[in-house]
Amino acid sequence: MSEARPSSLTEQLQRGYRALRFEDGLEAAYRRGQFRDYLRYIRINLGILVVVGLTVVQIDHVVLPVISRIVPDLARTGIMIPLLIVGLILTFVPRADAWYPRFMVVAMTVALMGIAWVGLTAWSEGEPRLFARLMIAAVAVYFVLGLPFRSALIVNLASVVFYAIVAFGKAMPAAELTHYLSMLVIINVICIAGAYKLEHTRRTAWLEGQMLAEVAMHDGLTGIPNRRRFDDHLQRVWGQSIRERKHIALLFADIDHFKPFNDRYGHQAGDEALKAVATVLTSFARRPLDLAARYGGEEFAIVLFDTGRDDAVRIAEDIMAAVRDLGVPHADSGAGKVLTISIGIACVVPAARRSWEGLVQLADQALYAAKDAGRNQARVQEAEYEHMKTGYFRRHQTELGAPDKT
Ligand code: GH3
Ligand code: MG
Ligand code: MG
Repeated sequence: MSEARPSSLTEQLQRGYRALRFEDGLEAAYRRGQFRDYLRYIRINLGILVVVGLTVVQIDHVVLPVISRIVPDLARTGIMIPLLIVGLILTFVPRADAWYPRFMVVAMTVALMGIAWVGLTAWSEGEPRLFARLMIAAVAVYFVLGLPFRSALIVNLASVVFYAIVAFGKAMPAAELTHYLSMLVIINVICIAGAYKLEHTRRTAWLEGQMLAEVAMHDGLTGIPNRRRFDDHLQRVWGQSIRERKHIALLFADIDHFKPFNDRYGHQAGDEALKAVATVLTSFARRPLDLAARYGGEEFAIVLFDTGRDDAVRIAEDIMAAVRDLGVPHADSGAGKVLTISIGIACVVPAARRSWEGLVQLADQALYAAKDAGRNQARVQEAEYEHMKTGYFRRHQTELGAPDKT
């Protein structure tokens, strides 16, 4: 499954992330998600920076003749601006979420060093005003390029060290060097405070969003996937079965005589029984594309990808035996002395003209047949009916007229 486990999300929230790093699996998911979310913003910003960069070069030609010469011009229009353009192009390649930040760390380190170098060259020729550009670039690296905080920090620290070394090399007087370096340090401290808080807040929002999505997809009582998640999953697996021409088996399981069970043993015992049955069913959905879900009240559904009729029947028999083996006493069951389930099985190789809802109807019909035949058994439906009547689940749900509790 692609989504994060709720337990790892909770653990991460409790453990905290002061170093702005989640545990490995979450970190990768977070970065991918953030990159996707901020992609438009990043592209627009890069576009703006390219235009601003070109404009500044033109303005410099008028107001700053000292750097309107071949080498600084080449450094800017030939290296720094192209780096931004390559960054922009990289946002369009496959796996951009991995390539873009890596490239930009290197590119921005080069760019900031270039800006520092151009500024110091101008300074040595009596033009100190360019220093401000390094401060502006620092802010851009922290806030507008979509770089993780840690990467932005590394880029800026490297540029500060580079500035100090080059300034020292150009024999900048100690008082002036102290002044410029302190400005750089101050702007970095301010940006670090802001960017750190921003990323920490984003991480919190992301974790909470993931948890909310998890809660929305799981059943509160049993903790297994709910009807919404089941529908999503079946749709996805249906598409995959069509592409790969694989069988897909759908099992609908319904507890037999559960109403009398509740009446005799109480609702809490009923809840416990539901949890136990959910655990059994989940243990039969072992492969990545299999899924066991609570479909409604005491009804469960299991999708088995790439499973033919015979295997589906065998698995259904095993599931029914496993539920009986729970040994939950049920004195008022007409189907045995312990809690039992009936299973409707539908098994098809999906075709584009068929719908996954049709498969659900088939399983529903099969369950109806299993109930009709006396319960505590499984029935299979293989052919799709032209005009299928609603089956067991549907009849009950429309009769009850209420949405599922899950
Ligand atoms: P059948 O063999 O035909 O399926 O009979 P049944 O009694 O199981 O079917 P019916 O649909 O009449 O009853 C379903 C019962 O499931 C009624 C309802 O109280 C119970 N139920 C549904 N959801 C829950 C739940 O979350 N907890 C408990 N304890 N009971 C539930
Ligand atoms: Mg029932
Ligand atoms: Mg039912």
